[in-house]
Amino acid sequence: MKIGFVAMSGVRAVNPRLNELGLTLPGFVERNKTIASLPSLGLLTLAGLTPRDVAVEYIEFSGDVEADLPDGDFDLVAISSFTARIKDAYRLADLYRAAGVKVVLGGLHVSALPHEALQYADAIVTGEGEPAWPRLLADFRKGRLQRVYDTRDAGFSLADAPMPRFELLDPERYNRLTVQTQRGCPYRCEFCAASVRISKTYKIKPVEKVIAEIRRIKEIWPAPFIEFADDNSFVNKAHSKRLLRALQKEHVRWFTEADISIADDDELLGLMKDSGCTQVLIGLESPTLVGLDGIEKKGNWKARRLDEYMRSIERIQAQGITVNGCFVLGLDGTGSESFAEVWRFARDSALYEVQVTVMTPFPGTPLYERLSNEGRILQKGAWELCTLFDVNYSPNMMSCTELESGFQNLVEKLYSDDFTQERRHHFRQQLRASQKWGR
Ligand code: B12
Repeated sequence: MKIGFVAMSGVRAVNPRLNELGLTLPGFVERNKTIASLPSLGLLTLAGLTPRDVAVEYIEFSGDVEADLPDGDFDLVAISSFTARIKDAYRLADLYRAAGVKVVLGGLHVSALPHEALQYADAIVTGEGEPAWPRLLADFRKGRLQRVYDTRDAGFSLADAPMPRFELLDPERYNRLTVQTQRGCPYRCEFCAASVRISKTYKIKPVEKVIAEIRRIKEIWPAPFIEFADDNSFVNKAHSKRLLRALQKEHVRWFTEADISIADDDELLGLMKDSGCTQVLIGLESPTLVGLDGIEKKGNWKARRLDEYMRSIERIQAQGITVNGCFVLGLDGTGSESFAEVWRFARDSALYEVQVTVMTPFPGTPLYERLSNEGRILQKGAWELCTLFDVNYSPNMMSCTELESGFQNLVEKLYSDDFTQERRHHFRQQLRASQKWGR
């Protein structure tokens, strides 16, 4: 028996002007190069749960679905795709099924729209993959594959997480690899389409398991760069400190996504630096109250943090850890003034890296639900527009064209060589000053 694990990769914006910019602007090109090669940790994890008598192959598919169907003599193919490439995933599934190969689909989009996905698969998994996979394989072997494996109430614990099969990857292809240290998030941002949508609770992977994964990676890549595939690392500060102390001994450099509250804890920041953290990505979302108000649904947490944004960034960057500040353009309540506001904030805060995206109603999110009820989704089912750069809804304080052109101008300004150098110079100046004053 042979299973093909197929990850859909290679998304580009649909808007041609943005694609052109993406290929030319220095700041953009740099970030795109670093992340372009990340593999699908979800599929490597499922491969880790597959009995060793089953032959497995991991394939990243960025090509044209009609032109080159990956061939591997598979009995079963497991396809993973985010929303932006889901239609290609469906086409691929059709082709495999036409060739007599059984197809399983799973992941965030499939969990959001199971009825849609079922039309293209022999079986689907909704929710986290781990609790379903062994049962699904056993059913397949018996010729009794079920249509739906729903794990959303399975109460899966990351203490039972398998070792992902990193050895399936071609060592030449990757410059960084992902490890998941926690899953979910305690906050509920309206637009969030990450694993908070499939994992009801915030869960932590035991420190020993994380370290074991890093050691396994080091057997293949002696000096790896690690990206934590977490929604929000360090929510549990006590656990995080234990993890970071253990990480110190591993001598790796790493990157993660966290929230701004890490700036409140000097000990945590010190441990992050000493354990090899080079950059932390933080969803700042908007530099204004009108933009942030109501984004986080439990306690308006993000809006309440706004006043401390500048100081918090300074405190993190004073450790020599760069901040990649992410902003969403087109948030409700924000109009054409928001482009200049983001630009000004990026300039004044000395953010080393800035990421801007367009508000994106991913299926399965409260944002999608709300915009759909308000009749504001422009093209229903146009999932290929869920790239984070294409606009597929009517903003409430500007026109669609204003959002598109304002976004393009902002991208040009933010990622220009001059502005990138200016921000980095500002960062280095601040770092020298903080080192001098022992902050
Ligand atoms: C690492 C990462 C990447 C990497 C690697 C992607 C990959 N192939 O896995 C890179 C940098 C390449 C990437 C690219 C993009 N990403 Co990204 N990425 C992430 C990140 C940070 C972590 C994902 C991860 O590894 N999770 C850990 C694994 C274990 O979880 P998982 O993949 O969900 O898999 C589990 C289940 O879903 C399920 N499962 C998944 N697939 C399958 C398949 C089968 C058959 C089964 C049974 C089960 C199953 O089982 C797994 C174990 O439980 C998340 C944000 C986050 N913090 O979660 C965003 C995120 C997943 N990305 C996102 C987006 C939008 C993109 C891009 C479109 C951005 C862009 N414009 O380029 C592209 C699209 C890539 C593509 N080709 O489709 C969105 C997805 C939203 C959505 N619903 O579509 C997220 C949630 C971030 C966000 N902005 O909200 N991304």
